[in-house]
Amino acid sequence: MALQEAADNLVVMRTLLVTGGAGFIGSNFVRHTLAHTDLDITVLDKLTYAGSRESLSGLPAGRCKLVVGDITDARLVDELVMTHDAVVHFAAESHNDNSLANPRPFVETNVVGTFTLLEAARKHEVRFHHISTDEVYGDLELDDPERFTEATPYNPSSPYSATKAGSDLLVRAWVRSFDVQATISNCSNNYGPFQHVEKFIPRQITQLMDGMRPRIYGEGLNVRDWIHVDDHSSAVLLIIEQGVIGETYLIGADGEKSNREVVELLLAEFGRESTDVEQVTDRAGHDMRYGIDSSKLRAELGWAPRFGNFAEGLADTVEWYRANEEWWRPNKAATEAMYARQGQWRAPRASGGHRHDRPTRLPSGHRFNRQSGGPTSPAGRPSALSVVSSDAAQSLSAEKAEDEARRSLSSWMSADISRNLSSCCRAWCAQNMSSPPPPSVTRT
Ligand code: NAD
Ligand code: TDX
Repeated sequence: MALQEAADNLVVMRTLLVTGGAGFIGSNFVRHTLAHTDLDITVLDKLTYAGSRESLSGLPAGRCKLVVGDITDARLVDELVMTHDAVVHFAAESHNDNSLANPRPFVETNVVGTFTLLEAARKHEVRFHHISTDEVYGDLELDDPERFTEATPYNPSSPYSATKAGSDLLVRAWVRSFDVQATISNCSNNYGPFQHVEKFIPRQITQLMDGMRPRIYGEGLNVRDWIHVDDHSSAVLLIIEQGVIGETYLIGADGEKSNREVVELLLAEFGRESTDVEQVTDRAGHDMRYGIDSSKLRAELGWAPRFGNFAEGLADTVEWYRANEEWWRPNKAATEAMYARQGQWRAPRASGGHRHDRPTRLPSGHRFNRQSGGPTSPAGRPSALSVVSSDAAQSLSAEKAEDEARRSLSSWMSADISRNLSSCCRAWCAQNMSSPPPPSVTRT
């Protein structure tokens, strides 16, 4: 690539607009960039359930500011894009399970939001980098010798990955039709600090911290290609600085592991038996395996991951969640309640779970709510109870499910959150119920 082109990029860039910078990868990218460059950053983030100011705490106010707003707000986006040298676009609805329960926000943010940003980048001729995922390529068989490359045809499976694929195609079209100065990166599964407890690794770490079992979808044979979030950040920064306009780069660190293997590493970290897992309902349309071939990025831009050892990176991540309970605790009970509402329950062990299973036994007074896909309490509110499997021999007893929900809520309550109690209550209620909180949520 033209070295002059790379140098020109470096010369003109002083300020970055980072969308979704209060989320998991965005906030790690902001920290990484402030530490490794002299760029100033504006974060544009809607602060959905997945974003938080706390993820940006401790950063120099003179170099990093947060604008709370929506990437589909064309006027706001236009003003912000106009006054920055480059846009790094992380903002997205990012969780597959949520996209199965309610795809609409995925279409709005991932497709319409990206369109809105592209139009502003086009109008003001601002450099644009689009963050995407390996999920746009669909999935691989476990024994397939091939991995995804930049030439792999798109074949998304879930509403989430379909909207990410759609946003990638918009970027490609805006490059070709309107000469927008854009690059795209498609990365594999990230792990590290500040990841929401809805996602696989933080969910299992926090289950274990609460003395409960990790929850594996089906048999846990699905493979993900793990990369430390800081390695994702270094790759994105390099692409912004040196990437060739119009090109796509795959980012991956050769970290393929089955979910079962990841959980076994975590169980060992907590001194628990390797079999101490809970198999729960499998995800509908669950992709079997992702695997990234990142040779183009390595050969053309000279990138290499720094976190070569997954077990060590995972142990560091466990340490981070142990040391930062106040960051994740307020979301834990609501997340587990959300999974219960979405119809997640313990799967029959022999089959590894089946998405068409329906609960047949609920605690007295609770019934299955077809609309929410989960149980409701006698008062009609969404219940924190896990639903009960049709396989009586393997099902959770009502008492156990209730006990688990109570333990989750009570450890959430007993954490050091008294200062934030009312806002936690409001957040929990906003996400979980249409009516006021039950008396048990009020601290006495
Ligand atoms: P996340 O859910 O943790 O963060 C998303 C952020 O976007 C949140 O701060 C949220 O408030 C914000 N946001 C959502 N809708 C918005 C809107 N309409 N306007 C403004 N802000 C909005 O997600 P993440 O895991 O950090 O993923 C970031 C990006 O990386 C996404 O584009 C995702 O597709 C991509 N990606 C993620 C992974 C992964 O393993 N997590 C892997 C590859 C690619
Ligand atoms: O409790 C769980 N148990 C479980 O077995 C959860 C939450 C997940 N899983 C499985 C499903 C997947 O096989 O673990 C694997 C990883 O699940 P997620 O953390 O939900 O990630 P995934 O669906 O692979 O998507 C992630 O990587 C690609 C991100 O959420 C996406 O934003 C990114 O694009």
